[in-house]
Amino acid sequence: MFYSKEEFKENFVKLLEQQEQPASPKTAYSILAGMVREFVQRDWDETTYLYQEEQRKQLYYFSIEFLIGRMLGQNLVNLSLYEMVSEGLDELGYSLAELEEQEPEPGLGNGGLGRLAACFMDSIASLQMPGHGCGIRYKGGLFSQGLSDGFQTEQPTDWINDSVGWDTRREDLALYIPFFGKLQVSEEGPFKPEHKDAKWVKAVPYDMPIVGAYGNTVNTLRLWQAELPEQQLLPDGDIDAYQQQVETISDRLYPDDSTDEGKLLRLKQQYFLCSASLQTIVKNRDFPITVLAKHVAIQINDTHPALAIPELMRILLDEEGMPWEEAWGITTHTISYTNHTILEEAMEKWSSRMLEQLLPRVYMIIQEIDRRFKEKCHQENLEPEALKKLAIIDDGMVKMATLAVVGSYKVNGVAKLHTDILKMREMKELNEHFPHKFHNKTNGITHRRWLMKANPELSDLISSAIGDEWKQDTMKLHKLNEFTQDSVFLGDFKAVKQQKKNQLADYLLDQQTVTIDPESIYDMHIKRFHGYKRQLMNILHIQMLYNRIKEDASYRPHPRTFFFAGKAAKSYQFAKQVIKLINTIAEQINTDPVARHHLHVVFVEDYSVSRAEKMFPAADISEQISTASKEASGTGNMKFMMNGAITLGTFDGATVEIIEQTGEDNAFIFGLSAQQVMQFEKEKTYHAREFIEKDHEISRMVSELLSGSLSKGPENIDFIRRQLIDENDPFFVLKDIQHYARTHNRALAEYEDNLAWQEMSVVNIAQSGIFSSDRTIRQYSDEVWGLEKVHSK
Ligand code: CRA
Repeated sequence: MFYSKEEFKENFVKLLEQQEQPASPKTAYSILAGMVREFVQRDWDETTYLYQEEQRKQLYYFSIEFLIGRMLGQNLVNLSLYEMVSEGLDELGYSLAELEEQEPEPGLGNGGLGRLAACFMDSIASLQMPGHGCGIRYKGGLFSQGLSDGFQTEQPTDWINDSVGWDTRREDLALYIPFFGKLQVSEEGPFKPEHKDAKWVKAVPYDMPIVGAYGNTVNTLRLWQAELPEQQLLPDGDIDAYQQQVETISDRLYPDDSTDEGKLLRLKQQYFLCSASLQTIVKNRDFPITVLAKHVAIQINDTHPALAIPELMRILLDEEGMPWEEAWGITTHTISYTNHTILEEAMEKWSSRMLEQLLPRVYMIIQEIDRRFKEKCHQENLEPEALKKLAIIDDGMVKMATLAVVGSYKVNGVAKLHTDILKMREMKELNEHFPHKFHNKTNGITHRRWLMKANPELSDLISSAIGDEWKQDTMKLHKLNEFTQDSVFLGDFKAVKQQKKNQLADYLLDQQTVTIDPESIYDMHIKRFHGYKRQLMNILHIQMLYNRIKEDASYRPHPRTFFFAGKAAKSYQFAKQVIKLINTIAEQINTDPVARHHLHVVFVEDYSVSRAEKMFPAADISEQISTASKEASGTGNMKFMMNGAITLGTFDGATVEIIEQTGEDNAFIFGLSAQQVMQFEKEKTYHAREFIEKDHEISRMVSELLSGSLSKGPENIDFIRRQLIDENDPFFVLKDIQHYARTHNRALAEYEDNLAWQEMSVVNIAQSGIFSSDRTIRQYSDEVWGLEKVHSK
């Protein structure tokens, strides 16, 4: 333990001396991480003890992804030790920032959903609430991305091997999960199915401390690893082959599910997570099972852990011997569900046949849930179409979202607009059947990582103006509204922004050898690549700007750097072609003797939490340009706002609420509304061709695109062509692009007026407090989970 800088230095040096000299940054990192790990152990033990002692209600957040990011720096921030350690290391000739870079990054998530789970963990612990994460310890997280000739390349990652264990193996808590096999039901006596000839998998938990700020709460993120079970549970035959089969369950995040093999593996992962987590909760409880819902809340993060519903039923029925009604009452008072998307392709459906083979008892229970629910619905005299929508099992498929709604006591969307669309369209029939189940919980982000940790310079500036109460209550950021006319403060803000822009330029020069003009406007579009997120519209607009510069000698706009960052799913050809298109257009523009003084396109490779931490603080403009109605919430939009970037976007997801906070004068909004998009979709009255034919600028740009000259060959854009032309531009790129262009011009003009721009930035920061995940978690706790703050010392 260390409570002063001197003590820290002494301990650090002692440990250092036990190593080979000179110690590498990696070794120094390991030593420091070990010290921090030890520092939190006592609070972790105490928190665990307190929870048992006080018998408080516990939340378990089930999620197939936790995109936690690097831990060292964040733990130091939350422990209020960052500055002390940083100074101490400086004095010893080390740089904390450099040591932080040594930490391998666990990429245990794809994007927003996984990062949300991580922000929630941070908020729950910082609010001193008893809540824990349950996930999977994938050996390989999301692939790391490279570029080769402008194409995305994917390399597997292996964070565990290089990692200083933040997590601890808990062999004592290992469990066993059965797959496959047959059910045997004896004719006599009570109905008690037995699972025969199952293939067993051992589940071993690894516990990670989640260190809360401002207190001594340390919660647990429990990640399960799949292993070969002991001798007596092994099947006959080739053990090596079996071991390999077993270990693939926690081998990789999101295996490619375009093949049946991939699907089966994904389903195994989901059950593995649910069964292991539920078995532990039930086994280690110290209250009667009949009052489970009083002591435990389980939140399922999207439908991936929806098997928790039939699995909890199985445990209550088969292992606890409860009658159906009682078991159902407990289950539907314990589990609640968050929906994160209305995109058809992301709505999970599993084939009944596959489920039945892999999980015979669980499938039997799903059938019974479905049968009983259908019976209820039939009493309501509904139209056949409505009945079909309400079916859990339909056409040989199990609809996981329907199962999740039926088996939960609360269901929420992640932004107001998204929740409204769920209630009015996607889940209309379910909402009518369960009118009080649906509610909204707009997402949030932890300001401790995305402002305090990522942007200490801005944090200090804010505190110098309004004190530092905002760190505990982000609504206090409102006080910054008093500084929007204060030219000294605005000047200071500008200086901080410039500093962050310079830092990013230096970082990218070092990492990717690109030279960025820090005086240019930093315009950022950073998120996963997807049709609806419209990176295509952004790059096509850039091409239009380029054409204008070439054609019009008087058009010489203020220099802008357009940043793109994000990964495309391995099998998503369209998205991969957009990446290639961006990189070829970038090459053309960045080497053009005239255009390069006005436009610069940069693709930041291998976007990750730690890269994101360097990018958000440096942004001037936040691109949130999804086709309205498609982005459930977005959370990057909030990270930009909190760092003073101005949103240029559509009325979609939580951006609608961001604009509600800032007012339309402090953002740049354009494009079709969600209503309009949904109307076009319904009436099929949009014809992309008309835009190509009528608008000269679009027509030129599209013919360049289709000729293949922008992508070094037409074969590199065939999926883009298919979407834009054959599929009639389902994301309304050509419909919105001119309005988008005009809006960019407005932003550019506004940027010329320095003070006005900074004023807008400060309003954005001042109004961003509501998007702290602390607010979101308080709402979940008050309205869904019923947690109480635990008093710590
Ligand atoms: N892709 C939504 O698309 C949302 C996050 C977190 C997403 C985002 O708009 O901010 O969830 N949906 O709520 C999702 O993963 C399975 O659905 C996302 O990250």
